[in-house]
Amino acid sequence: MRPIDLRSDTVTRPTPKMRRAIAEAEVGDDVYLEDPTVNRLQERAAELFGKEAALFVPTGTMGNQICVRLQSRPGTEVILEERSHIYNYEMGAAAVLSGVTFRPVRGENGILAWDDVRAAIHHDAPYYVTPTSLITLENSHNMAGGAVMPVATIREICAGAHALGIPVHLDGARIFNAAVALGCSVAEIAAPLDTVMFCLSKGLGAPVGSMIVGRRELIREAISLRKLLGGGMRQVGVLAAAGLIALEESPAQLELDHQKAQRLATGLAEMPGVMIDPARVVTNIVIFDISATGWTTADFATALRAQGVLANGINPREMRFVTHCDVSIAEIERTLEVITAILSEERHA
Ligand code: TLP
Repeated sequence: MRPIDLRSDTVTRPTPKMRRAIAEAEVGDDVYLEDPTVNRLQERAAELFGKEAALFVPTGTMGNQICVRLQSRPGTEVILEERSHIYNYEMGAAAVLSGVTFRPVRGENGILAWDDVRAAIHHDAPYYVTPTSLITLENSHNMAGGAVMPVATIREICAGAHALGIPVHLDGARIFNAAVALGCSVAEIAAPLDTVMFCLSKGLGAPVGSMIVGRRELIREAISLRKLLGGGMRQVGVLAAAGLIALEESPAQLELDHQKAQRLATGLAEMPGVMIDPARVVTNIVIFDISATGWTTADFATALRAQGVLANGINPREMRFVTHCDVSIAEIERTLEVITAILSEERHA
């Protein structure tokens, strides 16, 4: 039997329609900017996000790193949230590739407010503090349990930063999930931001690919940076074809993924020793603390795996479940049954 895979929304398989589109994709050499399917995807992404231009990149990490490098200088600081992906899960790439240091700031429930950011900006004394060159936000916020940043907050941070001449990048790996939870369009979220990276390969279900959007001159420079990083691909329309389907069709399905996450959260909240506030689960990520059950997350993940459920701990106390289009409501119910059974076992830490 196929396991119930809640490790991430990156694990989805291409749909039959995506596979057909991959097989039939019209292609050209994208390093010459001649792949018609890639060009179509880029035009469509720019249009949906209300930005001048877009660029297809192999991964979210590369997209973020291109945007950091485009808008920072070596020897400066990037302000970001303490649990953010760029800070914790990109191998320190911004230090290596852009020569920047990080200024992590803790946001309430992962969500930075302008006051937090303002207090961390080094602006007016570059002769003795490391100056701030860039602010990056994350929406939805992965390691804050998929929390969403309201559009008003993004606007306030961007207005304050721009007044000081500091650009703002959004890691919007799951921006479509955020838009569904906020009841707005991705263009509304993107409007005040200088650059946005979003992933086709997460909740949207494409097998590979992410995109960056922004002003035309920035995206033109981004093409060279993508090549520098080894991300200039050739007949990559085969991937863009699946990406186009993901972009057009998947956002409408995300509400269902959020309902699955909500069901997991309410079920988990009833279990003895499990700590989670279901009101905080607003997208497709469920992070819960099992330390009071006597289990470590490593052992708990092993016990789940033995019952056909795949999930990871994010530290010794907290597990993460991510819902997506390849997990059904019935599988969510089955997962809750499995956990109930595991937690009812006699356990010694
Ligand atoms: N996130 C992965 C892991 O790396 C943690 C996951 O399973 O959630 N930004 C955010 C907010 C992300 O969550 C991720 C991937 C990325 C960027 C990077 O995307 P890829 O994996 O395409 O480089």
